[in-house]
Amino acid sequence: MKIKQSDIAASAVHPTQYPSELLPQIVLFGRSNAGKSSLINALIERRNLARTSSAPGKTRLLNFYRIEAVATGGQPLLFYFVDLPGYGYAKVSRDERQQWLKRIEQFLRSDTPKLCWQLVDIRHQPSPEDISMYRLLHDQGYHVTLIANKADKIGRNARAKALSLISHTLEIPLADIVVFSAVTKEGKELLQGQAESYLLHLCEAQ
Ligand SMILES: Nc1nc2c(ncn2[C@@H]2O[C@H](COP(=O)(O)OP(=O)(O)OP(=O)(O)O)[C@@H](O)[C@H]2O)c(=O)[nH]1
Ligand SMILES: [Mg+2]
Repeated sequence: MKIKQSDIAASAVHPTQYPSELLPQIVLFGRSNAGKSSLINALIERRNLARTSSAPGKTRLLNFYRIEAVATGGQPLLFYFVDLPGYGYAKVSRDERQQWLKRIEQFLRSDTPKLCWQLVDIRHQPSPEDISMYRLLHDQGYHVTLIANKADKIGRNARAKALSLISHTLEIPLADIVVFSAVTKEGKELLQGQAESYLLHLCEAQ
């Protein structure tokens, strides 16, 4: 897939603020600082369309990026990347946490097809929050792709062990985990391919 155009379409809190144009969505889930915004930028080849920061908690709103792309076979593809605020950010009150969950559940109820990409840092065992997020999505019938991010930060030898820990903790097959790095761009083509197949499949189903 080749990206032709990418723009911010909406920064929303409430469903009334979601973009009015209904398009399929590729949605990024993950802890604060896992690299959700960086992954979007890497895939659309824009340095900082999705705002990133080394301080966790950068993305506080639901950001919709409208993407115009072309499939390898030439078909036009139109969709949103949705950058969600991260969870697991320590400096957040109980009330804010509840609000966050309410917003995410509200968002998941919105009536547009969604492909879910959940990011974890390859160097760490998935947290209880990662596990609940994964289960919530899974139980709601979404196909979730687990992305082990920041692969540039780990040596070849440690990688196999780290992936096996992630696979074991989340109870998902090792082969289903996509290894990614926004720095080396490892995994980029695989994710673009997955996005493309998902979007083309939706077109065929219509
Ligand atoms: N080395 C390395 N650093 C990364 C990678 N991806 C993201 N980062 C860095 O990790 C930090 C957090 O990245 P963001 O993309 O802002 O993370 P986020 O998940 O959007 O965070 P929130 O908006 O707080 O939820 C930034 O300093 C990025 O430069 C990666 O693949 N490799
Ligand atoms: Mg972010």
